[in-house]
Amino acid sequence: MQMTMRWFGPEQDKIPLEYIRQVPGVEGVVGALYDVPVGETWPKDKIRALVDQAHQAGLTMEVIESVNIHDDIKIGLPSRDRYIANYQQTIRHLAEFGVKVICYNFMPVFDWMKTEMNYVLPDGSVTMAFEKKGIDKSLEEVVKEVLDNANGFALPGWEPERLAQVQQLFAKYDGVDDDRLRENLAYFLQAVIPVCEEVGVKMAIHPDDPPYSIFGLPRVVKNRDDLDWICQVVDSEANGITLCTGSIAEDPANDVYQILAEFTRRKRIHFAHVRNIKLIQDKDFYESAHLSRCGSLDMYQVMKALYDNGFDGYIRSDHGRFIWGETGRPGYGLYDRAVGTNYLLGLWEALQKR
Ligand code: DNO
Repeated sequence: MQMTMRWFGPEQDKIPLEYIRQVPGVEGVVGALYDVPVGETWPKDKIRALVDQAHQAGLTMEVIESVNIHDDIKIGLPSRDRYIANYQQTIRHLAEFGVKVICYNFMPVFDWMKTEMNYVLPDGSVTMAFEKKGIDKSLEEVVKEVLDNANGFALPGWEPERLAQVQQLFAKYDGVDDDRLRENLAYFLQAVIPVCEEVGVKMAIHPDDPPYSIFGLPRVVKNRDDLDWICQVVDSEANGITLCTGSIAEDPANDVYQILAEFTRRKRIHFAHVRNIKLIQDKDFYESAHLSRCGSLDMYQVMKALYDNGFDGYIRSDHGRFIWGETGRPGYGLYDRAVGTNYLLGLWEALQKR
């Protein structure tokens, strides 16, 4: 198991690598390039510069989150072949610089969805929340709510230029139902997994967040059966999962611990995003502190499911609250993630020494 923290690069992240290095137990950072348009090949010189910075700070960079997937691939347009060829090339380039795992998602239009970017908890800490009433608005209003409250930071998967045309983007997905989206995911995986096998990289799909349809969009990474289908459609260890406990738990019908245990045992969880959420009512929730008693997940059971089934991938704490006066990129402050990281490492040590 290698503990990591996500880092958005020198321009996009106000947290210096030195600070991350000082979080006990963190060995690596999870990075990405943010100045290459989605769909284009990541140039080697930029990858080299990124990875070198991590190494100079005494940290590894073996996980990339994310190489995002162009909408044309998800929609299944003829232009997808060009974007897939670029993706294959990006995989080769990343492998040259020691990258082992690529996290990605297959969510149409936008990445994760939260309706409250500044949800204040009773202790005064600030977090993100999802309330169903928050999406009973126009698409433009929902997008604006997220973009206006990102504290000036760019959010991957929420590119304002792309979402300025959100209605047109939705129209492009017309006729893409779950089956079509699934076919398009299979087409993509059949093309990229052989390249991954050749160069020693593993793909790790992130679950849909939330793991059910919103705005009528198709969703294919929601639950145990979806993950099983993905693992089987291209049956290779290189075709794996980023198991995000928060996303999976947002649907109370999902048994997070079972899912963690099964897919760890099947050697398909290459990257774990471990966070806690507090379900408020129905499927509304806020992102809580990592500690079990603060949320709806039992984090001991989460770590135990990984440990007992031989997890040896990369792991990171996930969205933290803003505490101690910190502000910044929603979900990605330093303090609460560092606290969460050491809690997870504490659980891990206890599991080892049981
Ligand atoms: C949320 C993240 C996701 C994740 C992407 C992967 O903060 O876990 O945005 O990076 O879905 O492509």
